[in-house]
Amino acid sequence: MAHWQTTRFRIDLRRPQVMGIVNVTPDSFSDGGRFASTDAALAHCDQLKAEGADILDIGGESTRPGARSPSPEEELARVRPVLAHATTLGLPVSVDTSTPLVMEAALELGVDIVNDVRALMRPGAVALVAAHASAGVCLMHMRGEPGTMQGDPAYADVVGEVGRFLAERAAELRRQGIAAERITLDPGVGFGKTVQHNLELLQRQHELLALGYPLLVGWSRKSTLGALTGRPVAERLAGSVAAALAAVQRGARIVRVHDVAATVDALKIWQAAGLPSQNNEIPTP
Ligand code: HH2
Repeated sequence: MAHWQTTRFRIDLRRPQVMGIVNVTPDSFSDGGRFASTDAALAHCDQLKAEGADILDIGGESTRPGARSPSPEEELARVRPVLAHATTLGLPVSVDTSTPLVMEAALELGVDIVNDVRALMRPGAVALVAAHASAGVCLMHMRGEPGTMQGDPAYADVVGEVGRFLAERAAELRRQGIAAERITLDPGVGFGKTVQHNLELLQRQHELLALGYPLLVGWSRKSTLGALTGRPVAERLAGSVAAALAAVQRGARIVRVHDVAATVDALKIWQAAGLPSQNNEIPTP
């Protein structure tokens, strides 16, 4: 499957796609508060488009470890004006939410993709997306909830367990009538995982590709990069770009990043060098 079907766009995945992050939150782990005002968030959408983002991902809930969830109404008030603006920019727009109220409003605004770190597990979420003719969806794996997920995550086989979870969620969506070409999967770097777990998910990423869906991954500025480099969150640009390239080299089709310009440049060089990604052909599930 070399494309991702979304509301308005059939996204060509033969070239790796850069998803730029717009956090309309006071408390995100790396940029909390910077784009919390509507004006700052609108300007950030324009900026990321100018930097070459292929997709904009807009969220109103921080899912950093220990974060407090806003009410559905509060979350919607944060993202609604930003989504409305982003959908005028001529590129696919994704809403980063687990909240059915927010999903519904976003789809009514014409948003293209629902990106859910809780894999559409909340009551009514699958039905909402299934009722839409073509919205795309990203299903992410998370162990536990943001408040507690980094307690002491343990897996017998992290890649096997993440893969089984994602396969089951994708199968459930398909049973509810959502076409395979609308679905991407994400191992959820840093969501209830240790440094070793995250690295194993990258090293054995081909096992997740074998599920037959395109992979989206988000390494940007995450604490595993800090653990490997000794750098605080503001100094993880090089680590983030390297991780994005490694993920693409191992077959990921979409990278979710804060630093769009640097990632776009790095991917241009990677492509010019003719480095084929592993598993160029994604099998049809
Ligand atoms: N990571 C974050 C949020 N949403 N969605 C997907 N599909 N994959 C991810 O890895 C992912 C995600 C966390 O990063 P960020 O948005 O920068 O932080 P916060 O949750 O604190 O707003």
